Amino acid sequence: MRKLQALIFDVDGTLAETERDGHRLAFNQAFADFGLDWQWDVATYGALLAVTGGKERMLAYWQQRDPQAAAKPDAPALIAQLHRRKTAHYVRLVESGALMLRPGVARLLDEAEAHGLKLAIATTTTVENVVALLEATLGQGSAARFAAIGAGDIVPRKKPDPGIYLWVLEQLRLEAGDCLAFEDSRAGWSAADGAGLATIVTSCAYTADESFPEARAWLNGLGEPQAPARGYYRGAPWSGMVTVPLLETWCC
Ligand code: XBP
Ligand code: MG
Repeated sequence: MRKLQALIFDVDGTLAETERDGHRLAFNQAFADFGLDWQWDVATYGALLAVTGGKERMLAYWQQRDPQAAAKPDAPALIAQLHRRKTAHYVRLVESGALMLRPGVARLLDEAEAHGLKLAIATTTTVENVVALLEATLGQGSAARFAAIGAGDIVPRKKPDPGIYLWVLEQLRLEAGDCLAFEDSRAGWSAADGAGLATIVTSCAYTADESFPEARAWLNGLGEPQAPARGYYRGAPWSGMVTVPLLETWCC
């Protein structure tokens, strides 16, 4: 029988609610710095999340607003500059302590290590953002707790492409059947599923209205002793706290 060996986590929306009051604000600050009249309100940003990756998201928005300007040869260079500025704003925001991990995340990470499981990250966001978030929430040096951090442009195509998960599995030298993925979005679920991983979807603020009946489990969070999570395991209603012994039975 197969044994669970690693947990692979998405970051944005899964480890922390980073989008509305993190990435969105950082994009808007970068737009203002560059004198652009682009400002993404909460609803606009929610729609734009369908495009994964900050550079790709800005380009898609620009193409909607002004297709001719967005097609000019210097457009990718401006997007890259904007994105560097956005990343600097985001990292500063995270370092100020503005974002917290979702309930149950720190507990499950500790428990997984205590059970000898490997931890890994598979995310669309930029690696600086991941390290800043881990260090701000779990303490200095905490990025080293993760055996593999797959992030941003390390693969040519972003989620829903499975490439980032396949890259992480290769780094871990594990097969998909030895691992579980944690995601919060349709693009993320598709990426993990495409790599052959069973996936626990913990819906976030922006995906609370979406349904994931195909996921191994689809929950509203990981749960804590005083605040159990609710949702479905293999389509059947479930409530409780996500623990490593439970995941061992959910994995294989
Ligand atoms: C996260 C994203 C990212 C962030 C922005 O998706 O889509 O684009 O919003 O990050 P997932 P960058 O949670 O599925 O990984 O600006 O650094 O690209
Ligand atoms: Mg996500």
